[in-house]
Amino acid sequence: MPNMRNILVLTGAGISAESGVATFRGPGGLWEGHRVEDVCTPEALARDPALVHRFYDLRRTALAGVMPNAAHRALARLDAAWPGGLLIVTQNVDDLHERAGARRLLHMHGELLSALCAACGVREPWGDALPPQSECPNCGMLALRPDIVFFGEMPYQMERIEAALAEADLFVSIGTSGAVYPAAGFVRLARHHGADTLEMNLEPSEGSHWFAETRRGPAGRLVPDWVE
Ligand code: BJW
Repeated sequence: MPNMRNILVLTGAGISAESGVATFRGPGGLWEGHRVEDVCTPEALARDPALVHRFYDLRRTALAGVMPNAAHRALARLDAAWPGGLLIVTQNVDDLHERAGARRLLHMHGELLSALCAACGVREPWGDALPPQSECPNCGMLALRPDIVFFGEMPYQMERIEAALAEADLFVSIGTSGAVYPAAGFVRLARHHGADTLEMNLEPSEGSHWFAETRRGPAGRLVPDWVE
């Protein structure tokens, strides 16, 4: 990677697929036959909180049975070794990047292992002490919900991400369909600021044509090949 200083890596559900975590769209996608766009909303949480909590409880439990794969490990090695700027922005709510050892990481769509108080906005580790029926440890309200960015809500750390996109020499997208904004627009923003762009995905995404280079295949093979 000659002359590259600052790298921004965006990851999506495809990077965790080989660990056994289901993706959202396509065959075998999540939500028991529901389209994620129909149920992953604040309105769905208000209408049927039991369904939404059950879904996230199951996902949280399933997380204990999965492990980081070769792609997560390769990005963690890059993180440890890369002397320039690096930011891994994941849309995933699993903790497989951090379990693989990634440090320069942020979760733009929230985290399964975190709770958000809808009343005061505090974020707390989910833990056994924080089922949905518990009071918020900060404000005492019964308003804890999964710390997940639903459709119509603002993803986390957008200012920091946009600053990193403006500084990036290379933007790399791994395992995302490019169906969900604002993440789907990052490639255009990075290009606008002069970054080189690389997509690694099993199949063409909705934004493939925006990338200078595209590599097709499983992340567990492509990402280690790219990092080494
Ligand atoms: C492999 C592989 C292997 C498989 N190796 N690859 C009209 C136009 C534009 C925007 C909008 C619009 N109407 C509404 C909007 C906004 C909306 C949106 O984008 N809607 C679209 C449906 C159009 N977005 C929002 O509401 C967002 N907020 C927002 O916009 O706020 C306003 C704002 C304004 C200005 C600036 C900033 C913000 C919030 C979006 C929240 C998304 N939340 C979810 C749920 C998270 C929790 C959970 O896990 O339950 O996030 S939805 C779901 O989709 C999840 C994912 O992070 C996200 C993206 O999915 P991802 O990761 O791409 O997965 P898949 O399944 O789609 O794709 C997997 C890919 O991997 C595939 O391509 C496979 O081929 C590939 N693959 N195996 C490599 N082994």
